[in-house]
Amino acid sequence: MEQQGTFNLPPAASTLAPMYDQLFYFIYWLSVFFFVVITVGTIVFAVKFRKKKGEAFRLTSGFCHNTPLELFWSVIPTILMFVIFVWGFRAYMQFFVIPGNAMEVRVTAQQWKWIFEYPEGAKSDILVVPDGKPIKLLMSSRDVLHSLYIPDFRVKMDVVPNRYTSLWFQSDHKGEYDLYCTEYCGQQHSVMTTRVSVRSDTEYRKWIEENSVTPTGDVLYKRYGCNTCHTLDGSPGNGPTFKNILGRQETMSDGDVISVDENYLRESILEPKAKVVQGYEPVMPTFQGTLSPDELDSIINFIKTVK
Ligand code: HEC
Ligand SMILES: [Cu+2]
Repeated sequence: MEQQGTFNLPPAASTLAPMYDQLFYFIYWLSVFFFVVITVGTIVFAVKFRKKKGEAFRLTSGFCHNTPLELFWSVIPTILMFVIFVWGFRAYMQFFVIPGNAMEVRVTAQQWKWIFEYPEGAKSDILVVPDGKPIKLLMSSRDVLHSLYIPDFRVKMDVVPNRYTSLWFQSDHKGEYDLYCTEYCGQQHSVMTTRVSVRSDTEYRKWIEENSVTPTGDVLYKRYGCNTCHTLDGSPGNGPTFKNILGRQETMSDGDVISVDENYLRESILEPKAKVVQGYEPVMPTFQGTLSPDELDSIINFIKTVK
């Protein structure tokens, strides 16, 4: 079912969204109300008590205290603050406490790509989930600080190297939603976007089955974000192009010249900093532990055939 957004907010497509949205609009209309009261009050008083033409200067009577008035403007805002606090805290706890029966998807963030790994072992670069089920994302980063953000679900969490962070959501609305990296993470940060696809349970199972076989190298080249740094057509990038790479004579940063073979390719992918190509920054993340042995074979086979 298509969800409708409002002027201020995108569609509310998760079970967490309504509570946040109600609180948002409560604060919004409260602010509008006080904006009007204060602005109108200021204008009315400025006009009413201005010094009129020909009128002599006079002092107003000097009152300094009005207990009921002071109680009124202290107690009412305090109550409003408490309402916002309790409301916000309850919404936060709803987000913070992950349901025990949630399905866990592992998320790996790296410059400049998201990789999702499902309980069944399949991997993908878009997030596919069944509808009507709580989903837990267990996330970590391979390099720098990233942040996962799904506006339509109202969820967002930093993704940090060397530790896990998590968040959860449940969507009862089948459809496609945007997923962003919302923490500036380097040159190609703006392309670190993908989709969340919410499908029925049967469609989800079917998709998992189709994705459980090791894809071909050209698919992996995109899935693992090699394409954000390495081109296939010889044009320059953050890293050397893969065009005609097999047998190429390459000068390393320490002056050594090597000839590219399969073992060098393997080492470059698993230990990128072992030999750094001259003229390039050592920015490539390691894919040790990210690529399964089958995927590594498949990607090396692909790279060496790029002509
Ligand atoms: C963030 C950018 C980035 C990403 C993503 C990236 N690389 Fe690299 N890669 C580099 C840079 C920069 C170099 C050159 C410096 C070095 O040797 O470490 C390099 C070097 C290489 C080399 C050696 C190339 C040569 O000409 O000697 C290979 C092979 C390689 N990368 C494969 C891959 C594969 C496969 C992937 C995806 C699984 C990948 N890279 C992802 C930046 C990246
Ligand atoms: Cu990022």
